[in-house]
Amino acid sequence: MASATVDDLVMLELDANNSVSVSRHGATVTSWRHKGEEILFLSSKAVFDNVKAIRGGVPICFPQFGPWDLGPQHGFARTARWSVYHPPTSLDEGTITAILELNDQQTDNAWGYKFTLLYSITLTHTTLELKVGVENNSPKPFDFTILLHPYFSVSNVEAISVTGFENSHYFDKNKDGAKFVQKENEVKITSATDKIFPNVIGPHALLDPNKNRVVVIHKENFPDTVVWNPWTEGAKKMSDFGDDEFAHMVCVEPGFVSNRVCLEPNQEFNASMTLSVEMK
Ligand code: TA6
Repeated sequence: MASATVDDLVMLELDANNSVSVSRHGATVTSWRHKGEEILFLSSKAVFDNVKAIRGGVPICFPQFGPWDLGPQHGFARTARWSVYHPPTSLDEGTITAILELNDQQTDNAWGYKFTLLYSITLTHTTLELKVGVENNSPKPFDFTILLHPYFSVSNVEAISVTGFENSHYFDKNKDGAKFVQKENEVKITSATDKIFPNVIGPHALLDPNKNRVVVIHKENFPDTVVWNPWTEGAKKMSDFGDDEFAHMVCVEPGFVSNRVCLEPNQEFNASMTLSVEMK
């Protein structure tokens, strides 16, 4: 059984209190320390065997968000071994960036297309930007869905709210995908939640009053947002997730999932999520 080693990690460090760790397994951002505080959630039962998707941080769902016929749900990007395209580099005293790459040569590519994924991670003292580019290197068009799946650490999921949803609608995966109207700006989590909000431009704000903290989520070219918390019942079904850990996390996931992205040969798709933290 493979196990994680030190060369699996790419570290971006501005100083002891501002850093990002990225596993080459799935190009999964596993930690973002902002002013000494960990912003992301990582399950205490997460498995680092370079096989299973890492439970927490920011997994990448590509070329399929959700179930698909060609492999495990959420696609192969989050369980493939990415290469370092550009090692961590300081652009100036307050900015460090790195780029990871995945292409069809590095995956058991049941999908069958030639592609290049470039994932750039840029850390400053105020923001973390995650930018993903997809290039069609095939002689024929292909289509996909794509989503960044951040797990945010929260004090108590029932105390937090997420804004940026006013006058929208969502499809509830816990109610057979039924469509519901969302009039309120904020979404609160009081039970198992798995909601796909199409065409919400954001930004979203994750308000955690107990931490006096707001995490702002800006999206570029990710028209949709998924909000997920497994709650008790969902937590029990995951071997890599503690039974009570649902109370200390929420996923607010920018994606292009309600429609498929179609790329012609040599065409590119680019999208990004930029996170910032405000202390209240
Ligand atoms: O983003 C929400 C979701 O699609 C949920 O339906 C749930 O399946 C979650 O992703 C986690 O999926 P995973 O395959 O990582 O267990």
